[in-house]
Amino acid sequence: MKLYDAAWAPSPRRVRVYLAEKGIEVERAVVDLRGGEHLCTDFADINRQRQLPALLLDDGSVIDDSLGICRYFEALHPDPPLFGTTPKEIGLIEAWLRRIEHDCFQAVAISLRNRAPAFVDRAVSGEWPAIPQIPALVDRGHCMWNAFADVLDRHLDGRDHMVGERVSMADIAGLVAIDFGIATRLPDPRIGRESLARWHAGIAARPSAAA
Ligand SMILES: N[C@@H](CCC(=O)N[C@@H](CS)C(=O)NCC(=O)O)C(=O)O
Repeated sequence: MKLYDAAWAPSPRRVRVYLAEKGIEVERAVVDLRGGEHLCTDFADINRQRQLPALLLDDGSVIDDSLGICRYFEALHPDPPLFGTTPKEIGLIEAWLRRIEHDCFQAVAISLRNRAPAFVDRAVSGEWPAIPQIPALVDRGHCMWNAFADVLDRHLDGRDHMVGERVSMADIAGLVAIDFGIATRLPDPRIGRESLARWHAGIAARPSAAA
């Protein structure tokens, strides 16, 4: 088994933080995303989508999605549980994971990929025909980012975790998406949002966050 990983990028970080929380060690190969190593011919043999992370299994199968990879390890190593145990927890964590992906992570991706010169004609991540940037979408990304931050701040009022009383994959995905937005210079959502700021400080202080 080998985990194809990459520095700085959010989707690989999601898997690293998850593995650190679980205490799971996996052999890794680090791909140079900034240098475009994933765009070379060889990497297409691992992941035709040319995205990171990807987990190569011993039978040659490849799981080419960060949450798919975490689900795989969760099935192998259920403790400590990060995707919930009760039906209610499982449902709520899944709902937050989807919301974080669509309303927060995509907000950052939309605003970054439609303005940064590195993504000219690659405005959507993955293997596509040339997709030109649409500068007007940058404002849409900003609008979604701010609106999601308000929703999250209200949800975290009186809560230390997204769901239930312990850390879950929703907290990990939320932390990674928020940090991604801050790193790409979207407005810091912690400013003026006390509950979000308190939650972020708590999750970011866990040793796993440095993975
Ligand atoms: N759904 C995928 C998305 C993976 C993804 O978008 N990876 C980005 C890094 S965060 C990537 O490899 N981008 C390469 C590119 O756009 O050229 C997952 O969560 O694993």
